[in-house]
Amino acid sequence: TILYEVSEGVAVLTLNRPDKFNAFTEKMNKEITDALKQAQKDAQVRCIVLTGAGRAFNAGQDLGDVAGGEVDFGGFLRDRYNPMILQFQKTEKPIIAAVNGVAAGAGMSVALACDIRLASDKASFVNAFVGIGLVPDSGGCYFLPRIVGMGKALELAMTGEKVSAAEALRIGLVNQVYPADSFMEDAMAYARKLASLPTRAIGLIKRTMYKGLEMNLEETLQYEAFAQEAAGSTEDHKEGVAAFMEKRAPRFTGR
Ligand code: LHQ
Repeated sequence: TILYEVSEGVAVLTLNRPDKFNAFTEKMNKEITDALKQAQKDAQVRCIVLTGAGRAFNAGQDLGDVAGGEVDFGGFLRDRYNPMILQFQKTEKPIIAAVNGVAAGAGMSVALACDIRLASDKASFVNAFVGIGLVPDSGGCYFLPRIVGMGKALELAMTGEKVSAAEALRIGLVNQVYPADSFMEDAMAYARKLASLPTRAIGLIKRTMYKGLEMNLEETLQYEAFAQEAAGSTEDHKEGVAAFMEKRAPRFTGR
């Protein structure tokens, strides 16, 4: 239910159930978690791109699996979605959501769990949970207020209103918007640029910034010192300083 391909330092993970708007199934949740683990282990991978096949990015849980019967919602989340979302954080490489079309429900939450969001001008975001009488899950209640602020987060979650790409850019929900015609080329150029930067420092930036959300200033300063010791011992740090002194462009290798 997903495609996984690595080239030029970038792993592209494509959600691949286009006729169902790439809605999540148990199999897909598991495959995404496993693909992220694989990308983390693979030294060739220095940036990860998550995108959707066809017209949509992802429409959230496949409602065909929950319609009718009694659903164990807690179990659903604990067994399937929560480990997947945690894997986005555990992956110490930049993860880009290349939002090619609509991102709804847990599909929107997954885009929020990525580090950078690039949107096609045909993309949109729907916090669809309230529309079926549910609460944002898969980290939606954590990431949304942190990305757009509490006021907008509550509005989007309580109304479930559709947010266009232009509005998403205006409120800081996405980092860039590109024309649909060239979207994947533009997103891949962005990803290749990130993949050419000091990957270990970027992984440490990711870990330290997310940790900083949970800590006070003193703890964060301590964590920065710890992270800096790790970053300062990388080859890329030495290369960056050497290139600066020699007035040339740096060649980072991710080590
Ligand atoms: C779908 C879906 C879908 C199946 C579109 N499933 N087929 C966690 C724990 C436990 C339980 C529940 O959930 C969760 C987490 C969640 O994610 S809850 C939220 C679940 N998602 C939604 O409620 C969104 C439902 N979908 C929509 O609101 C719309 O389809 C969106 C806004 C995504 C797109 O609207 P349109 O562009 O108008 O497209 P469409 O509605 O015509 O959908 C296109 C096709 O995709 C259609 O199939 P068809 O065979 O008729 O062409 C839809 O049935 C199918 N599809 N979402 N979640």
